[in-house]
Parts: sequence; structure tokens; C-alpha cells
Amino acid sequence: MRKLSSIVVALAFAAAFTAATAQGLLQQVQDRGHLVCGVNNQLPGFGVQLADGSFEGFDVDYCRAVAAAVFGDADAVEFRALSAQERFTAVQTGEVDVLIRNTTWTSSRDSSVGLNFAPTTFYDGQGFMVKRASGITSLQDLEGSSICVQSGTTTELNLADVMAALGIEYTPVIMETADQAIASYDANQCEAYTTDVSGLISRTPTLQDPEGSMILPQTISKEPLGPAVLHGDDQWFDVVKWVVFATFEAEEYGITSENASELRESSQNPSVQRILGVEGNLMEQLGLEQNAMYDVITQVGNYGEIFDRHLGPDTPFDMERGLNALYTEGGLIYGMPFR
Ligand SMILES: N[C@@H](CCC(=O)N[C@@H](CS)C(=O)NCC(=O)O)C(=O)O
Repeated sequence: MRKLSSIVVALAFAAAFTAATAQGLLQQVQDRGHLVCGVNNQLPGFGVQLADGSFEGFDVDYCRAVAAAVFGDADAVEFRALSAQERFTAVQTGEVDVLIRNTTWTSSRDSSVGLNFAPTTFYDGQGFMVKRASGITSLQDLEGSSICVQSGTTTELNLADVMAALGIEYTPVIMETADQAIASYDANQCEAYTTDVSGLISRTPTLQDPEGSMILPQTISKEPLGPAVLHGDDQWFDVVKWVVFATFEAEEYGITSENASELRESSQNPSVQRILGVEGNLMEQLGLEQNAMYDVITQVGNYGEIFDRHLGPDTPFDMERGLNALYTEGGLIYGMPFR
């Protein structure tokens, strides 16, 4: 009797599992023929819409990487520009398959908002921008000032917490979009503008006088930014997660968009062979074609290539890798093994 009931339970579980995977998001995305990816369109370097309607940036390239893994075509993406306030509803309602929009991984977003975060692609922190002429050089100097901040962000919450803890009195000037917040700062309606340091660096070139502003040396928070999907679909979560790891692993093993084809033929390194789909059936286990990560690397690149393309020395931002260096170089970028 006991044995029979456990068989029944096992069969029911198997049926439920099969049904769940049959209707899973991976299958739905594949049937649709393109990925729908939620991005920023106001953050140069990370996500911005060009005059011809196309999108580009570091986060945008991660959308393209997921499309390359799923379709073998990095261009099979429909981008949805989302504001900070809109972004979570877009995931919850299924309007987007994945959100890749400088979104900080926090416990409430992981639990009550109902997201699952893929590995962090950019380790950031919240900073402050001020006018050099103001003479403000530290957080303490912000006493009595007004600070422009965008609503619906971790930024707004951190600012209140940290200033209260430091006993610094200030007036928050709360704006709905980054454009409004930065424009108010530029027009001297507030003494400081606060957001993720990536956002400060990204926006500096758009100021009337970029040289006239500076970023204070202190950061007041941890802002681990990365892709997020909806709770409840492990297979889809795995796909997004392992696309990110593939970009990390590729950089670690020296696989680039340039040499991936050659390495696929010649590399004797089993780790490289597994990532490129020469060895084993790991990609099949993820529900993808065997050359899924090969397509990601050849069409979009490894982590370092993506970083350099949008944020590195040849861009207006010239960002240091810092915490975003590989763990082998003293950073936090650490890909889990393909095995
Ligand atoms: N990482 C923070 C902040 C994200 C955020 O929305 N930052 C602003 C400034 S960097 C932004 O991207 N604004 C553009 C917009 O809302 O369109 C979060 O996840 O809450």
C-alpha cells in the first residue's frame, strides 16, 4: 500500500513536472521566436535607445546574450524600455521574459516582489555628485543641502537610512525619472545628485559642464546589479543564470568572440570544450542547443569584452574593473563550473 502510494505520488510529480516544463517560459519564448527583455533607455553605457530605435549598452548585451543562447541569434530580442517604477510589474505580469535594467538584488525584491536574480553582472554602490564650486567634498558637507534622487529605487531608501544614521539633515528632491533628477541637479535646483556610481559616471558627459562636477569619494551602499526573472520557473532561471556564468567562464578561460571558433576545433582543455559544447551534453540539459554558449561568446563576447565595449577605456566612461574584475584578478566575477 505504502509502495503504491509512493508510486502514485512519484507519477503525479513527474506529470506535474512534465506539464510545468512543457509550458515553461523557455518553451514559450522559443515558440514566440524572440525574447522580450526589459531594459533602461536612460542610462548610457548600460541601456540607451539610439535615434534609429535600436538599443545598446552593457545590460542590453546581456539581453542579446540570452537570445543568442536560446535562438543562436543575438538579434532575436524585443526591448521594452522600463522606468524604475514600471520594471517589477513588467516581470510580474509576464510583459517581459527577463529584466536587465541596473536592478539591485535585495531580499524584498527576491521574496515579496517575486524575482529570482541571476548572478550579479555589475557590483556597484551608491554615490553622490556635486558641483566642484560648491566646496562640498564629503558626506558631512551635505548638511542642510537639498539632494536630487529618483523614486522607486534603492537609492531613495539608502539615502534616508544613511543620512539619518549619520545625523545629516537634508531635503530630498524626489523625481520620477533619472532625466528629471539629473536635469534638476544640472539647473542647480539641488546641491547634489545621488544614484548608483555607474549612473553618476554614465550621466556625467550629459551635464552642461561635466568638468564642473565631481563624484564624492564615499559610497553609502552595496548595489549588486544583475538580470532578474519571475519566481517559479527554474528551467528559465537556469538558462539566464548559466548564460551569465558562460560570459564569466569564457573570460577566465581566455575564450573570446575572436578565438572561440578556433578554440572549438583545437582546445584540449576540457573546461573550454564543455563551455563551447564540444564535450558532453550540458547545454541539452539546460534545454538549449549544444552550441548555445558558443553562440553567446561569438555573437556577444565574454564578460571582459562586454564590459570594455560599453564601459571600458575606449568609451567616454573609462570605468575601472574594480570589484568587477575576475576573482583571479582580485575582483568578484566568479563563474560556476560547467560540468
Ligand atoms: N540600482 C537601483 C537604482 C536603479 C535606477 O533606476 N537608477 C536610475 C539612475 S542610475 C535609473 O536607471 N534611472 C533611469 C530611469 O528610471 O529611466 C535600483 O535597482 O533601485
